[in-house]
Amino acid sequence: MKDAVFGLIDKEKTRQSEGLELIPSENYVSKAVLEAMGSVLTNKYSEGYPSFDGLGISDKEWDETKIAAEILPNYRYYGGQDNVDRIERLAIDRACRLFHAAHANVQPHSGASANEAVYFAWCEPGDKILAMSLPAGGHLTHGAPVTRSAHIYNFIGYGVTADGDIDYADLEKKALEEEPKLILVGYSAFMKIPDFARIAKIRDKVAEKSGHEVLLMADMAHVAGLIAGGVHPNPLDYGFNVMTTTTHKTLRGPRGGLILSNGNVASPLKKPEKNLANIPILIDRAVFPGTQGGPLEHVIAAKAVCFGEDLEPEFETYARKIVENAKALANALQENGFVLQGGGTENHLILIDMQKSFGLDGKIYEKALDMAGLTLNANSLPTDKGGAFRPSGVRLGTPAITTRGMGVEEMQKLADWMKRVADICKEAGTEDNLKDYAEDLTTIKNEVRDLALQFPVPSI
Ligand code: DSN
Repeated sequence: MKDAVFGLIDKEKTRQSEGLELIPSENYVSKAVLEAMGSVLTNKYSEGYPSFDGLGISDKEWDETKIAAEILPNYRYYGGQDNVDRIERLAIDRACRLFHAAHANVQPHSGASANEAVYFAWCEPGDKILAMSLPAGGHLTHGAPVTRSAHIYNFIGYGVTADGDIDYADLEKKALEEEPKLILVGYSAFMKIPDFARIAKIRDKVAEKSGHEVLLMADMAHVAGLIAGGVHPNPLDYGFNVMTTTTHKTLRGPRGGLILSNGNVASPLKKPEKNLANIPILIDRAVFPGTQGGPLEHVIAAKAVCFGEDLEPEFETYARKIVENAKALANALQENGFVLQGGGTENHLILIDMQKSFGLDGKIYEKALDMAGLTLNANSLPTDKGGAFRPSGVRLGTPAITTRGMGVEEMQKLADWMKRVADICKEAGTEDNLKDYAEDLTTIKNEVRDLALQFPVPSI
């Protein structure tokens, strides 16, 4: 008899097909990515790394056929590596090409593991790290007190301005006062395009004042696909040393992490001097054996397939459409009375102030939308008094619906459904009362399903 798990997977397929995914950090992978991830590579151990000789696109002509055919010296702790070495090497080289980086570590299991490894590679316990604070839109792993990193390193938070941009004056003041070892730009609820050149100049000032090197790191998990598609600047082109990302958001790959860096690329077996030039080697040592054991080669294979897809010209069109759709959705929502944090969006992400819009909190709206087949998440706003469990905002984005092929016309329909659901919430007043409006919400859910089925999920 088939395991009960498969029945639940079938139900999840239906949920994904018939509903619309608006969580800005989710997406739908291709059949090829799914196939690589569900492959026999899950059976294989391969601690260590494939060859480091000649890695880096700067000093080597790109040639995938050669990589696939080469006999690679490796730095592994298990036999039987012929195939996984080539796969991991393809993933590394494609990632380097995609992001103009000298080196990529494709082994982090997640964005959190990627960030943890960078901190571990560069900082000593107690060192200062300057990052966007969580309430301002930063990520948990950027120093939220509940995390392990926050117990090891000394995080200092910078904020955002009333119009939703990075508070560069605050960032510069704190950077010069605190002289951190690492300055981090990254976020999970931020709608502007950072001024990477300005932040790089601040780093240079801190380095000059303090007399120590300052690592400039960007966590681009949310916008990595926009960077790969050429519709968002790449921090590595502005003097950033390191960029981390997840591979499953706008990049449209398997769930996982990735670290890109610039500097010397060499074998990680010998401990290098701790300086910025050696950051790629320090990162490799920090991932394995520093913070992880065996890499997930089936996921690395899926990352390689995803990076291959992202290098195709069609991905540029996809990235451009994500932003077009986000802007169209933001406009349509504003026309329907929604108040947006920062007044709109420059990327794929929209943050709605539900209190200011309709006197609602984010949770009741998230629940009602779920009942209507629309999935997003309640999210704190920079000025929120409600805390993480009663936030006043909701966060949504367009990567997944754009993958389904939706365009500007469908964004108007979405904004109209979202207004009808907000009106229901106002009438209902509490989450408990929503059950009395189940019929109205089901009517919307059926309309959502009719549209959703016209735009099939690629891997289902
Ligand atoms: N949890 C992710 C998000 O939804 O933004 C960030 O890691």
